[in-house]
Amino acid sequence: MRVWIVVALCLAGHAMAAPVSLLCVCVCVCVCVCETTVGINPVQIETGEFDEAIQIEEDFPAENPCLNHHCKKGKVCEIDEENNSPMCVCQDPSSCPAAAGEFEHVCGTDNKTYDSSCHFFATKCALEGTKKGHKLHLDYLGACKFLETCVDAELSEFPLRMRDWLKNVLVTLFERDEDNNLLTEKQKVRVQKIYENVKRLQSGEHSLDLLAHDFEKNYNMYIFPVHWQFGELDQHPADGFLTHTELAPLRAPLIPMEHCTTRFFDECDADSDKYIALEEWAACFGIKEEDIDKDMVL
Ligand SMILES: [Ca+2]
Ligand SMILES: [Ca+2]
Repeated sequence: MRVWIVVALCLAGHAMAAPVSLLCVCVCVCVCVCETTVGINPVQIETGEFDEAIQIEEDFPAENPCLNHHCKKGKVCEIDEENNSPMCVCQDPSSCPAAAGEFEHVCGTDNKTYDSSCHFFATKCALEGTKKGHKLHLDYLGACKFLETCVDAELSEFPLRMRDWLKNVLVTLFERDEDNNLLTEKQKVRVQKIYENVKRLQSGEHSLDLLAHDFEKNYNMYIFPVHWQFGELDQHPADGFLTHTELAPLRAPLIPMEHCTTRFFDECDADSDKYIALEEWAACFGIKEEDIDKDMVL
């Protein structure tokens, strides 16, 4: 239980400052830390400050083609000398900044610990096009460790806690929203209804029995939070399906704390096509088929 509260607080705390994909916020500290800022010209001269600057500018192209050319994680921009165009090439893991501590370690699905997500993605890039590379994903944050097997009884507890947590995250965002536009106007209207409902189970530590009872009694309050979370994750591309990569911001920080995370999301993919469709997602959170609404995700 504590796990969800900690992550929720973390989310809510960061959400104020960064109206980006909210569930990415926490993880970004660790996962995106190595997303290379490409295209910074190493010889950037303040013109006008020194006379020499004018001469130096003439020696270098006026604009570095790598400026504003973004490469995905694990790749860096290099200039193709033949036609002076930018291209993304795999980053050498040895060029990644040294990890500042163990907290930067990540565990891959190959059960190997990588110094940082930068080292992980650079390694994955080098395996691009191979079966091994295709199967390799960032599994969770932190060094690889022994995770207990998730048994059926524990698996059924997972959605109880997560639904409650999602609802509380939304309510917290609503409370803190004001001018930060953490939620769209449409979303605010939906969350306001939950927020103002006197029957709402206040956030705190609740027994599983109480969470189950509340889901039954106040089922309607959980429909939107489940849809909202799907929309937050379904961004690359927003196509109604979650890939392993899209799910990573939610999975990666949770797995070390909630050992049923992997099994839960694996089983969410009911047809085992490696994508979690909205229908599959909603079903594994106990949302009835007739309440699934694609418009709620937008
Ligand atoms: Ca998608
Ligand atoms: Ca599927």
